[in-house]
Formats: sequence, C-alpha cells, structure tokens
Amino acid sequence: MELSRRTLLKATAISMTMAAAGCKKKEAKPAGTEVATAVESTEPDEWKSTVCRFCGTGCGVLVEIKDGKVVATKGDPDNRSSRGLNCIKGFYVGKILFGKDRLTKPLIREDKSKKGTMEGFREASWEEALDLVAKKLKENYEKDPKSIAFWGSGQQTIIDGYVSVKLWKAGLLSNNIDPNARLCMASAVTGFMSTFQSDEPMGSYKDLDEADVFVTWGANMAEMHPVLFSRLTARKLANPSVKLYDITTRHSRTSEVADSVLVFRPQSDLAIANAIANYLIQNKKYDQKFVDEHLQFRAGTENLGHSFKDDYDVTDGKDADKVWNITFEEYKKSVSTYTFEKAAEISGVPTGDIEALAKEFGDPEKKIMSLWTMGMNQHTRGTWINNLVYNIHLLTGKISKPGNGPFSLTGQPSACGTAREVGVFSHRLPSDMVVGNPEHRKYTEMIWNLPPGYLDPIEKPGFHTVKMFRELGKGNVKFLWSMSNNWGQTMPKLNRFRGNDADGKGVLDGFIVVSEVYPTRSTELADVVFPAAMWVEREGQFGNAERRTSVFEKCTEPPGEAKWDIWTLVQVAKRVLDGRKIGNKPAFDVLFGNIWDYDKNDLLEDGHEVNSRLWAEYRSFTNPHESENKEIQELGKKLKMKAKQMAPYEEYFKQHGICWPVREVNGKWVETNWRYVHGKQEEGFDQYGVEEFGKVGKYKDIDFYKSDDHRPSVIFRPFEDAAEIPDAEYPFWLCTGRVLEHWHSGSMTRRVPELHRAVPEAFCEIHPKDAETMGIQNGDMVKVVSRRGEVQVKATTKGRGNPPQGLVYVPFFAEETLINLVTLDCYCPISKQPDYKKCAVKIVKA
Ligand SMILES: Nc1nc2c(c(=O)[nH]1)N[C@H]1C(S)=C(S)[C@@H](COP(=O)(O)OP(=O)(O)OC[C@H]3O[C@@H](n4cnc5c(=O)[nH]c(N)nc54)[C@H](O)[C@@H]3O)O[C@H]1N2
Ligand SMILES: Nc1nc2c(c(=O)[nH]1)N[C@H]1C(S)=C(S)[C@@H](COP(=O)(O)OP(=O)(O)OC[C@H]3O[C@@H](n4cnc5c(=O)[nH]c(N)nc54)[C@H](O)[C@@H]3O)O[C@H]1N2
Ligand code: SF4
Ligand SMILES: [Mo]
Repeated sequence: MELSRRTLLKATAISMTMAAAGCKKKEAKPAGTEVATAVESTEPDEWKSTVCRFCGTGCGVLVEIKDGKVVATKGDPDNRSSRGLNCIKGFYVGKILFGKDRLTKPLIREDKSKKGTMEGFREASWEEALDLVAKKLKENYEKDPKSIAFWGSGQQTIIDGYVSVKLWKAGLLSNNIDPNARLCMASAVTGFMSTFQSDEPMGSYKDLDEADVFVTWGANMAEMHPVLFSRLTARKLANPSVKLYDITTRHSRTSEVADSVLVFRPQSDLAIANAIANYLIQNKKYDQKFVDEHLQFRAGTENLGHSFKDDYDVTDGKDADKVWNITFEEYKKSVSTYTFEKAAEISGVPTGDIEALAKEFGDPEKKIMSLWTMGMNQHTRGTWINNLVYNIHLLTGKISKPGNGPFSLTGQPSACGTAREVGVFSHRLPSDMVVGNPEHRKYTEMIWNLPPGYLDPIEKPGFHTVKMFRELGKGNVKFLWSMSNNWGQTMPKLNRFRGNDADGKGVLDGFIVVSEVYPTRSTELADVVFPAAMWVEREGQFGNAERRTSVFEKCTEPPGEAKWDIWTLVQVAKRVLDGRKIGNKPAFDVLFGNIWDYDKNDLLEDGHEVNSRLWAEYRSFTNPHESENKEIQELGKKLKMKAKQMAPYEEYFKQHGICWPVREVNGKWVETNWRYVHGKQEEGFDQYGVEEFGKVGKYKDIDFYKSDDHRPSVIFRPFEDAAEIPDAEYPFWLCTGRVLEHWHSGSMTRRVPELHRAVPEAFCEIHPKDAETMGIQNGDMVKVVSRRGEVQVKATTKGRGNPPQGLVYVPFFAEETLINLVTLDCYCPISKQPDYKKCAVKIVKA
C-alpha cells in the first residue's frame, strides 16, 4: 500500500516536471558540488508533519523517518493550503539535506586576499567563532552604531526572525536590519499599506475554486506556484467558461494555459490598469453603492525620478509616499487620459485585448481573482501598480468575497510570516507596527518589558536592503551578518560589492558573517561562516501567502556541528550584551532570559520549548485582550491588534496550519479565509468587524476596519517609464527570473540530482528573429552586457518561454552565471524594492 502510493506519487511528480519543463534531457554538469544521496525506504519508523521549504504556496509535507534520518516525503492531505499536493520541488525537498558539502564546522577566514573564493578559511571551534563575531560586532557598534547591519530572510522561520528583530532592535538599538523580502514583497507591503493601511491579502486560496475569471498580472504561476496553478487549471477544466488572462512581458508556461495573453512593453502595466479603471468609470460599470459606502479617493506625489545615485535623502525626502484626499470627480478627470488607444500605444497590446479584459471587470455577474508576484513588485513603480490593481477591484466591489479578490502571491515560504508579520524590516516592529510611531514603540516596550522610551533611539528607519549593500560596497557598513539568503548572488548590481565595479568602486573590507548550510557565492565573501541546521533539522514555523501559519516538527539531527540559527543568535547576544543593563537588570536576562538555561549557561535544550515560549511572547502582540496588564489591553485595543490575532502554539500542530486572524468560537480556534467581510466565522468569514465596530458603523456587509475611516483608498497613479530603456547602444530589455526546478540561487536545488539534471545550466532566451538578425544560433554562447557588467551564457531560441522581439530572459539560479552583475539596483522610491525585471542590455556573440 505504502509502496504503491509512493511509486504513484513519484510518477506523478516526474510527469509534472516533464510536462512543465518540456524537459530536454542533458547530462548533469557538476555545479562545483557533490550531489545528494537520500535513500528511500519502504518501512519508515514514523512520519511527521511539516511544511515545504520552498515557495510561498506553503504546501504541507509529511516526512518519513527511519533510524533518525529523513527517507521520504509526501504531500500532507491535512494541510488546508495544499490538500495533499506537492510540486516537483516539494517532492524532492527531503534531498536538500544531504548535499555532500554541507557546512558542518564554523569557518574563520585567515587569508583576506582570498576573499571571493572558498579558500583561505580554517575550521574553528564554535567558542572561538562566536567570540570573534561578538567582539567585531561590539567593536563596530561602539564606534558607530550605523556601521553594523543584519540581513535576514523570508526563509527564516517566524521565531528565528522574531529573535533576530529583538536582538537587533531592542538589544543593539539598531534598525539596520532588513530581509531579502525587500527584494520580493516590499512593494506588495507598501501597496497594501497605502490602499488598506493593513498588510497582506484579504482573500484566500479558496478563491481559486470560485472565480470566473483569473488575471495574472506578471506572475508565472505554472512554474513558481505550481500547486496553486494546478488548482486554477482544475477550476478551468471543470468549467470551460472560466477564463485566464495572462498579462506578461514574456510568453511563459502560464501563458500556454491562458485564453488571452497580453504581451506588454515592460513597465506599461501602469497604463493598462489605468485604462481599465477609466473604462469602468466612463461607462458607469463600477459599483456605485460600494464606492459610496466604502471608498475614498486619493492622489500622491508624481514624477518620482529614479534612484541611480546614492541620493537616498533626495528620493526618500521627496515625500514619495505622500498621498492626499481628492474627490471622485478629480480622480475621474485624472484617469480620463488613459483611453484604450493611449494604453495600447504605450504597451503595444492591441486595444481589443485590453477592452476584453476591462469588460470582464465591468460585468457585475463575474467573479474575478487577480494574481501577481514579482512582475508587479520588482518594479520602480511597484507600489503604484499594486495600488492600481486594487483600484480596479475596489471600483467594482470585487474584493473580500469568495472568488473575488486581488491576491498578492508571496515568493518565499515565510515572506509573510517572518519578514512581514514579525517585522524584519528596517522600519517595522512586530504585527504591522512601525518604529516611527511612538504608540507602536510604547506597545512593543510593554510587551518586551522595556522601560518607557527605551526604543526611542530607533525612531528612524535603518538601512533598507539596497542602501545596506550600497553602503557595504562603499565601506560604510563595517559589520554585516546574513542569515538564510545568498546576497553574493541575488542582490542586483553585484559589482557594487563584488569588487569589480566598472568605476573601480565596490570594496569589501567590512567584516562579514554568513550563516549558511552550503558553500555559496556569499560564504566566499565571508570572514566567518556559521554552519546552520536547515529545515526539519530543527522545529520551525512558516507563514504563507494566504496568511496560513504552519509549523514543522524537528525530524532529524543536523550534520556535524551545524546549529539552529536561534542558538547562534542567542549565543552572540549573550556575549554582545554582556555587561549591559536595561533598568537595573542585565540586558540579556530581560530580552532572552525566558529561553536561557542558567544552570547549563546555554539555550534551553528543548527546541520545542524554546519555540513555544517565544511564540507565546510574539502572540501577546496580537492578543492584548488576554493580557493581565490593563495598559497593554487598552493600547492593544486602540491599535486594533486583534485584527491579526494568532492561536496558541499547539493549535498549529493539531490543525496542520491556521490562517490568521484566528478567532476562538465555542472553545475552538477557527481561521479566517476572507477578512473584512461579515459572516459566520466557522465558514471562514471575519467576525472582528462585527465584534468591534458592527453595532456602531453603517457597514453591515463589509468593514475595512483597518483602513483610515474604514475606507480603503482608490489612489490615482500615472504611468511613468522604467529607469533604463533600451537605446541604440543597449537595444534589448533584459528580464530575469526563475525556473520551476530551481530555488533562487540554486544552492539547495542544484544539490538534488533530479532537479539539477532537469535544468543544469542557465540560458538566455532570445526571439528567433532577433537571433537570426544577430547571426546567433540556438546553443551559441553569447555575452549579455549592460552598463554595469556582463555574463556569458548559452543562447536559446527554443526555450520554455518565448520572449517577444526586443526582450531577452535569463534566470538567476546558476552561480557560475551571475546575471546580477548585469541588473540594475534602481528601486521603487516608496517600497525601496529594486527592479530585476527590466534594464537595457546588448547581446554579443561570445
Ligand atoms: N520554482 C521556483 N518557484 C519559486 C521561486 C523559485 O526560485 N523557483 N521563488 C519564489 C519567489 S521568492 C518568488 S518572488 C516568486 C516569483 O514568481 P514570479 O514573479 O511568478 O516569477 P519571476 O520569474 O520572478 O517573474 C516572472 C514574471 O515577471 C513578469 N514581468 C516582467 N516585467 C514586468 C513588468 O514590467 N510588469 C509586470 N506586471 N510584470 C512583469 C513576467 O511577465 C513574468 O510573468 O516565485 C516563488 N516560487
Ligand atoms: N536577477 C534576479 N535576482 C533576484 C530576483 C530576480 O527575480 N532576478 N529575485 C529576488 C527575490 S524575489 C528573492 S526572494 C531573492 C532570493 O534571494 P536569496 O534569499 O538571497 O537566495 P536563496 O538562494 O534563496 O538563499 C537562501 C540561502 O539560505 C540557505 N539556507 C537554507 N536553509 C537555511 C537555514 O535554515 N539557515 C541558514 N542560515 N541558511 C539556510 C540556502 O542554502 C540558501 O543559500 O532573490 C532576488 N534576486
Ligand atoms: S508549490 Fe511551493 S510549497 Fe508547494 S511543494 Fe512546490 S515548492 Fe513546495
Ligand atoms: Mo522572492
């Protein structure tokens, strides 16, 4: 029974990759690493419930264990996000533990001249490495608090992220902490905050089973969110009238399933979205009642310019994020210039195609779900395009109801849970709070047992990610600690700090600490490498795109001396905070005393206990009504903290994941699938609005209770062009992204032989006509050159995706093909998220 199920699953998974990959079988080329050697067993000792290590879909994974080793995995039918499904990466996720070159001992760099390679390190004891890191951190911090930085991740667990934030913000009183999610979800966050004053989607994956029309606005879901895409295609197969509109700059695997593909000129999505809103208004196809009862109209700063230079104070100080109220008539007038003809001229999409989509939105009978990922977020007007898509859903009232909703997909497994919810951003505090708000600091101080005003020094945001790495490249960040990311490969405009900038800049003399599981393009730049326990080698929690928090049990021991990141963080905290006091108590005791074993002078040995205690502490942010402290209760109520309510830790194990806000109904902890809309909690609707405001407000059906005056904003945002546009010298757009089989920098997936073999090397997709004009044959080596740098890569005219003429596409998973030497680090002035999706390049035959 077991065996046949596994064989079946395996066959399904393989056919899924073959189908999705259009697999060209090639001999595996070594990626400079040994490959994984997981063995499959037919008789496991036990299985444990976990969640996939990869994407933001957050699929449940059951892990089978034999003799203390992970031997097989399968989909978890009890996880309500994935209902038993896994894609090919989830199928092989167990194997990422077994790469032969796992880091198992701390490394200390002896030879600085060998920075940039994995040579010049020696193995060290933990004691020595921790002492050294703490000494350097303390030294630099005491000289200049602005010279230290921490770069975290949407792949850290929720509690790992929480500890990082607490150490940096409360322990070191530094806001120089930011996550890789800045490269990923920052524009989604500022989009949510500016429109709704509350982060994260209102709907859920259940919308995929109910919508009549799907619109992908810059998301290749077939490869990046395969399990969600299969739910979408299942809906289409069962209901042939259900349509998918794919708005994209390159024909992808997702486009293949679409009924209409709108291939647009990069950045012109701004014009298309405005044209749809204009159509709705001109033709009175919006929902007048919804508009009158629930919305307000706003405009914001325009002509934001582009952040080529390090003039952060100029871009940050230009009030880029400023908005003000306008009337509906004023909005109507502003948007009126965006006719279909104008949008077609800017975007290159035929008017008829835009009109067909606009009509779908204008049809009151149709339920529409919009989905997007990096196409909209990695955009120098990323906040704006998020606002514009909300505008369309708000004007038509197609929001917060089953099958109707704008849905911002997250990339990483815990971009929501960790980076956003516990606030690993330079401007944030846990649970949607920000450092710039005195009441938010006060609330945090109360929960962290800090004296009033203790957090006041962190009132201003610290370095956002791009600034952090630009300053690193200039030698102004003198201490950097990174965890669960690979910035040496994934940051844009890498030569700013890889030491080979065209203008001779790009120094790397800061002290660099990298917590990693494998040697990478970042560990090669490090002074100290901490070996980390990964995924199920410790217990953890991820928060996915539909606000589902899922936990994973510890299944196996980490190899060698690799350690749980929290252990490392707390060991460093113990050393750095030594001798410091908060009030009259030792600072370490105030901040981390509850997880410290004073007899053994070490972190509590029981990882579940550590997680439980920290979860309870984090949860007290969202559950002020349970506090015994009256002040916390009152301020928490005022700040509407219950809007993000979490459940007790053990519930997540019992239920295999729960979507917040979680409400207690008759002694049961029940999730919310549609926020803001009233209805039975047991059916997934939100009770909070009714409970807190229902009797006083006029909104009976739906209450956007976090928005200013309970009214989200329709914000007018114009079209403004990309930072860099192709010209005679650099005639092509470069778009970068991913492939189904690999995860980001490939450090994990390239160590799984099956995934590595499927896509062994990077490629540059070129339109056959462009290739012909340049005399380039399929398979030739070409150079992709920008004003910033170049890479050599194999050209393909028969790839999985088909770019239009004038655009080339290169994935970033291959460490030997550093496409980020070529990309641009201009960012959205509001979100500070860089745009990896467009810059100008030339293609030269190598
Ligand atoms: N297999 C796999 N899955 C993953 C990941 C992975 O590494 N591998 N990573 C995860 C993570 S962290 C992320 S962030 C997601 C990324 O998921 P996606 O965003 O779906 O994937 P990408 O390949 O980054 O981006 C491709 C999309 O960008 C769009 N695009 C390009 N330029 C523009 C533009 O100007 N405007 C708009 N609107 N769209 C544009 C293209 O049309 C295309 O649909 O994937 C997640 N899932
Ligand atoms: N050109 C281009 N570049 C991009 C993008 C793009 O579209 N185009 N997309 C951007 C986006 S959206 C994202 S999200 C980023 C992702 O960029 P990164 O997060 O920098 O890249 P990853 O490869 O995911 O790095 C995660 C690392 O964590 C390690 N790791 C795994 N588990 C653990 C653990 O438990 N502890 C520790 N300490 N380490 C662990 C893995 O080995 C891996 O090397 O890339 C960005 N870069
Ligand atoms: S869809 Fe994402 S979360 Fe689900 S199995 Fe695949 S990679 Fe893992
Ligand atoms: Mo991402």
